[in-house]
Amino acid sequence: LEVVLATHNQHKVEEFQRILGAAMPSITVVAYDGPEPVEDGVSFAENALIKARAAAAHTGLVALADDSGICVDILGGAPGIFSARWAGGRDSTENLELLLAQLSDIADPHRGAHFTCAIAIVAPDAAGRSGFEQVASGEWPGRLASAASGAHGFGYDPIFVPDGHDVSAAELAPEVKNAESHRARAFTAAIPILQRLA
Ligand code: ITT
Repeated sequence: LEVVLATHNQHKVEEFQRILGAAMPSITVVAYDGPEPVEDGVSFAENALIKARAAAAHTGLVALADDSGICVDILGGAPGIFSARWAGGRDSTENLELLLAQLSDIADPHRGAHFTCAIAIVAPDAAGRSGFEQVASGEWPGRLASAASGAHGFGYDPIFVPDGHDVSAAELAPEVKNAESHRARAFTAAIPILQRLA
């Protein structure tokens, strides 16, 4: 099965390849370099579908898209779908520093957070329209650290301490993150769907 990965985020591409390569060696992943649609959905699932539909229509291939982000309990789930641009731009250091500043007065028991990942799978029909659509989701529970640490991963990993660890996601070996993360959990649900399309 050849699938196109509808993301421009190179970190996601790497994690996808490691997770998918181990679980489904028969899959060939091609990068997407077509137009980026406007992500104006109100949920992770809607935005993932918007990205996957655009890539499926542009390439005629089965398309996968990932919409993900960090949801902080005491902020009512924010940044959520706005994670990539929380401080206004795509600079992940500025984004995580703003989030740390917003939580600066909040003591440890109230710093709960989770990552969410929605993976949309869209297969075009013979006419090039979306013939098949499914969304698989996963969450990774944890809490926000009080300072950034670690150099692996990307985005908010340096300030997220997953449940069951006392170091940040950016301090975990990539194999550990890729076995436990929201993206790994979403793939656990996505792989049987992909296997049916193969
Ligand atoms: P594409 O839309 O091209 O896939 P993007 O980075 O804009 O790339 P999103 O809109 O889904 O993707 O935003 C996801 C943001 O959430 C991402 O930029 C990170 O800031 C954060 N994020 C998602 N998964 C993460 C992870 O595994 N570790 C750390 N931060 C993550």
